[in-house]
Amino acid sequence: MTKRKFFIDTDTASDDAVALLMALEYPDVEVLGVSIVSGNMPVEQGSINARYTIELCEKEVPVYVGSDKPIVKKKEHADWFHGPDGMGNMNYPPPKLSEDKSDYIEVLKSLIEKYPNEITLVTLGPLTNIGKFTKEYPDLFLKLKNIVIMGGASTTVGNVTPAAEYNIWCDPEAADIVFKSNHHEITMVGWELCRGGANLTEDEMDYVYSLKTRKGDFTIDCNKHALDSSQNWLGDPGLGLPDPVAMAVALNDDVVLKSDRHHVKIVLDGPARGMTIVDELNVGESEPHIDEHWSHTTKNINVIWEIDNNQWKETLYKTLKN
Ligand SMILES: [Ca+2]
Repeated sequence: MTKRKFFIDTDTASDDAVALLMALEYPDVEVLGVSIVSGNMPVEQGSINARYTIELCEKEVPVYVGSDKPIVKKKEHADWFHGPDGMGNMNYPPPKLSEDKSDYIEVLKSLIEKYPNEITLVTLGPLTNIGKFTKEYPDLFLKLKNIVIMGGASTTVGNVTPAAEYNIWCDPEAADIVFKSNHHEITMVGWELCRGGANLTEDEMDYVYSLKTRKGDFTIDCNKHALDSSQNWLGDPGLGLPDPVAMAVALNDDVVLKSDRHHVKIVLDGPARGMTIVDELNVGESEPHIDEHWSHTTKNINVIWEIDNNQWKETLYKTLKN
């Protein structure tokens, strides 16, 4: 079986870990490498969490440590959401798998040269690493098969400011580089898709435990702190898993119910800094003379409007059964 090739960029906390696990366990997918970015966690802890997850899956995927801070902004971590170690304070043992000290930019360059138009890039954290890569090798970036981004909010429900979702807000300048890259296959999985019915309910978490697998237990255990934050801070019904939802979109086309291409702009200053403005009615095309900021815009992003929550959850369960 020819496997689809994935490269994953992550600020590995608990929901990233589950997303990684899904890609590592998906039958027709090969993960070529994992790069770590500053975001939820400092890169040192993100690397530990990613390597622990890879070991749990009994795989040997290289982990490269990337940018330890955003391009312009100062760093802001999210240990208040995921717990100090990002993994629900489960005291997992240190991984034996060591980091690969190669420069992730040169590694990704070589991989794209080796497999042009074959690699799916999934980003689960701020876009610092990928923004830097795109700036350095803009033509090679276009030779990725597609890019699936967990980030932004197409309906402006911010989770870190009223306007902005955390991953984009952390490094808006990097997101701006990626969104303006002219790659035609960039998909934005907005944070709002991961709420409500996309949450794992108490019954669904019990179902995952009932599988009686290490991976199932790990999925719920390491997200205990995130569950508490999800319910008590966000007021959501269950456990929100944004990165796994984005990974499910990347893994399984049946997860997406409604999507369309639109121009998406990243706000770089003011109170809406980090906001993803989606031109839902494509007024930039139909009314190009009205506002200079929106004239001659292109539909640069594939925006997901609706997912099939059963399909996303089945995509997750499928990877936890062994
Ligand atoms: Ca993440």
